[in-house]
Amino acid sequence: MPFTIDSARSIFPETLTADAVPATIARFSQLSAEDQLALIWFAYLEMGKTITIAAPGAASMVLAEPTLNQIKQKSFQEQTQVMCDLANRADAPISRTYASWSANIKLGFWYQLGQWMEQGTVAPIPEGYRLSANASAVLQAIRNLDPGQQITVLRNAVVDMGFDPSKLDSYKKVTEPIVPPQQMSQRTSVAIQGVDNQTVLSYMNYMNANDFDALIKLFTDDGALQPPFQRPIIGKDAVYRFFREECQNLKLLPEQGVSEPTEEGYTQIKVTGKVQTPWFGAGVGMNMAWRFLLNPENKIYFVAIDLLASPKELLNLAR
Ligand code: ECH
Ligand code: GLY
Ligand code: GLY
Repeated sequence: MPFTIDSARSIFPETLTADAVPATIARFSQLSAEDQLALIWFAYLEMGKTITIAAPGAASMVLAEPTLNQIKQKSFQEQTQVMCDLANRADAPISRTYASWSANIKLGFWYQLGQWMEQGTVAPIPEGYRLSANASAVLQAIRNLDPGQQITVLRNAVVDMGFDPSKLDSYKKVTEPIVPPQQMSQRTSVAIQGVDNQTVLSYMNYMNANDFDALIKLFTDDGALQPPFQRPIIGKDAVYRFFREECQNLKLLPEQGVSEPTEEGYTQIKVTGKVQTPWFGAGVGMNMAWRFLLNPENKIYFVAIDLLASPKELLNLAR
């Protein structure tokens, strides 16, 4: 075989990803828990002026509800402690529960806390809280990002909170209920300028239809998928689990691409375009690239999904 997952990761090396996102997260994670919470609060309020966040789905909120009710019953001081424990990734009961949740449940949990903080029923960020100089600088760095990058920083900050799940002996991941795939009559088909490969077109169409059973059949058994700023998820079973746990209701809007044969009958294809998350819908279009490596049977051996550095990168189809 001419490729390994490791060598596949560097196809289309000219792709410029939004490195400002992990750089900002790294600076953020150096801040005190108090500063982290206040900074997100300020960033969230500012962003709320221009972009609207959708309420979490009721079914996913049911899963966070027992924990939310526990928090509601606590004193302001205890509530602040719970939030600081989450930011500090401390070993505390709620931090452990939080660690077992999928990204969307974590986001829904904070969405609810944010509403209660705004109403004053959960401990707010103290009136007149002053960010440290470092925290102010990180907030300014977030302001300078484009909206797709800003929501990625927020998401990653939230996902990173809680006790480190790798330190738990065993736990059952708590994920949102699976929505049924879209009916055939409701489905849409993408068109990609410069790419007519059926596997790539089907990847986009199946993902948009939440049809993960059909989608996973496009992959080789040892195939891998690399989400933005993450290590590849390797093997059909793990990729399938990821689709069902983290990929519902996304909208992929690919625009253009290039396709070229590479070693021993493999094909490499880069596609660029926009992606919308159900949290922000059409309000935030993230500038993305997909870098596919297909085997001679036209199955996906590797695909990397990248958040791009700038809209200019949408037109960069060099290899
Ligand atoms: C408050 C203060 C105290 C602390 C906190 C607070 C609350 C914060 C809240 C934040 C909410 C943030 C949200 C962010 C959502 C971001 C979603 C993103 C989604 C990106 C998805 C992508 C998908 C790409 C993929 C593609 C594929 O082809 C394969 C699969 C996959 C204020 C209380 C914390 C409430 C809701 C960025 C890019 C295209 C890789 C998934
Ligand atoms: N409201 C967005 C979601 O639940 O994914
Ligand atoms: N990264 C998948 C999602 O939460 O939208």
